[in-house]
Amino acid sequence: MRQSRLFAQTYREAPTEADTTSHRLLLRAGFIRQLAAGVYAYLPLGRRVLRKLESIVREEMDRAGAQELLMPAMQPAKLWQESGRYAAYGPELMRLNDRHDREFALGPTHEEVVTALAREEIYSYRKLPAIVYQIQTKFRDERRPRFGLMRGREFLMKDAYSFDADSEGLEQSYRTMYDAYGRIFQRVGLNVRPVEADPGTIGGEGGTHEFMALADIGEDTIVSCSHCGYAANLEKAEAGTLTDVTRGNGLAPELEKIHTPNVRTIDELAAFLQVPASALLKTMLYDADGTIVAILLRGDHEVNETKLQAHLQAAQLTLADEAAVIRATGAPVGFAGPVGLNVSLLVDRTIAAGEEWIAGANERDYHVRGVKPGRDFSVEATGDFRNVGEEERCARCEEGAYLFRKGIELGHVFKLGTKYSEPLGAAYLDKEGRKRPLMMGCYGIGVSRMMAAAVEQHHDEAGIVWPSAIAPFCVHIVPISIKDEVQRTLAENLYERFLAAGIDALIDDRDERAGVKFKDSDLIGVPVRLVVGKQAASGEVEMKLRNLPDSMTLTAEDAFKIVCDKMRNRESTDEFL
Ligand code: 9G3
Repeated sequence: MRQSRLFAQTYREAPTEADTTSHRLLLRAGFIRQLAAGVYAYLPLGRRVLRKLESIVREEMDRAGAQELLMPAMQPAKLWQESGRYAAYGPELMRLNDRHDREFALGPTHEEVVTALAREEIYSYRKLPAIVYQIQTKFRDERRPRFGLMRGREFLMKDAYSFDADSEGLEQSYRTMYDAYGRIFQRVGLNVRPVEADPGTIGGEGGTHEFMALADIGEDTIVSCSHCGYAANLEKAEAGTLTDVTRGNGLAPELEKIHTPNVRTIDELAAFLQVPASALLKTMLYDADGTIVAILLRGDHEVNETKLQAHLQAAQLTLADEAAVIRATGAPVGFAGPVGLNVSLLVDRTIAAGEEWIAGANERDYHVRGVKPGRDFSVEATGDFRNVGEEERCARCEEGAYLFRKGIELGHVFKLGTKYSEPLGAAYLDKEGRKRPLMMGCYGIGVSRMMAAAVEQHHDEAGIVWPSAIAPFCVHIVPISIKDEVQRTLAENLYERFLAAGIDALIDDRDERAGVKFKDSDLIGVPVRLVVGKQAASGEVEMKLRNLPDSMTLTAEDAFKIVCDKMRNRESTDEFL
């Protein structure tokens, strides 16, 4: 491609709305342009990266035996009514009516559509297992789109769906997809960790993993053990039973009411009683689908609402409002406690393991000390309801310590079971001729999000440093002076030969100063730059690798050979030297 004709401008500064490195660089370098909040156009440079990402995903899906199809973005609302999800999703689901006033949704995902297709196409166990996938535009009307392609309202996703006869088959399909994901991220050149995750409302037979690109800007927190390799999204990371803090001092064997006038928060109570927050029992009231429940946590712990919602299988979970707290406890917010509280109690395992606690007395301006789990309140529903803390001991191996890192969710794989095949009637006849619901899995990768993650993981102060496998071009030919006949001829000759050899080449044939050309070249981030300057007279060029500081002079012939040889094998430029 000729830079003099490139359908893009580069900018020295990013617009103010750019809120992260990848967003700023992709805008400045002319890869994407925003049309509306969370809605982007891919200019030629961006489209070339997207196409390379797609082809790596496609190759690995095909290698895994998945069959590519393409489903519509316009989905009949009827299917979402059959699955019961039409009402479950609110403004995030983009809806529209056609000219006959029939209702449609713009697809945020395709479980309903693909299950309706399977209902028609799969009828015998002989057709199983089947995995189908598409690379297609999704629509989700995010309340706060941000970070450029990271959280858009229209984005490119690869979504795959597996169909099996039974759970064993599903396990196998899941493993096949899981392994294919590892190959995809490795080939793209992304540092990605699989972590155990929470299935959320998509539901399914338990067991789901997220593939997280490590990056400070990541919206997810990954918890990993320094010793046993356990890794999970913080939403799900297992919290151990902590008995590290001695429980009280045994001086209050019996329940003892204490007057705590207007002392409501944990910090106020800890200060008032001169005890650490870890000696306090925090009682939080939640409204789970209309039922009030109380969650009991140690004062210095944080509730994990994802764990709570998963345990309760609640569709809606919100903190109870002041009126509900007064109705349930007989006291205003800040004095709730488990003793004599007649709502179901969810007891965090660290509380159940404690001997005596200080808690609210369910009476304005009073708390109680000497509260004993099991004696003063039921510990029936004891579980893991809190966020783990950094440096905490791993709950799995009890040896290592938890390490927290930020991650960008690039992939998410789920075991769905019969959650969609049952309500939509997608079944098959087994060997004995019995009708059985298809066992499903679903597997997503954010293809456009991968582009942003690649920039977050691969950039420096001068611009983007594309991994070779997804760079918009393999080589950037930069003649210093396009007016100099010798330089121009040698540069054009190299350009033509690369094109003829099937190597993506970008040539900066603009009549610009060298400084501008080098700044733009560093910004766009093509892995190999061949500078055609004064040494052109002796048939030599300067090779500069984008990810290394120094450059070397060699004959145009050698440069041509090296680039063709390395780039054809898609080797990263690290092996160049
Ligand atoms: C909706 C809306 C947003 C959504 C969903 C449905 C996320 C929804 C979860 C999934 C699960 C998997 C197949 C590919 C991998 C992910 N956001 N999810 O179901 F109506 Cl508005 O999409 N689907």
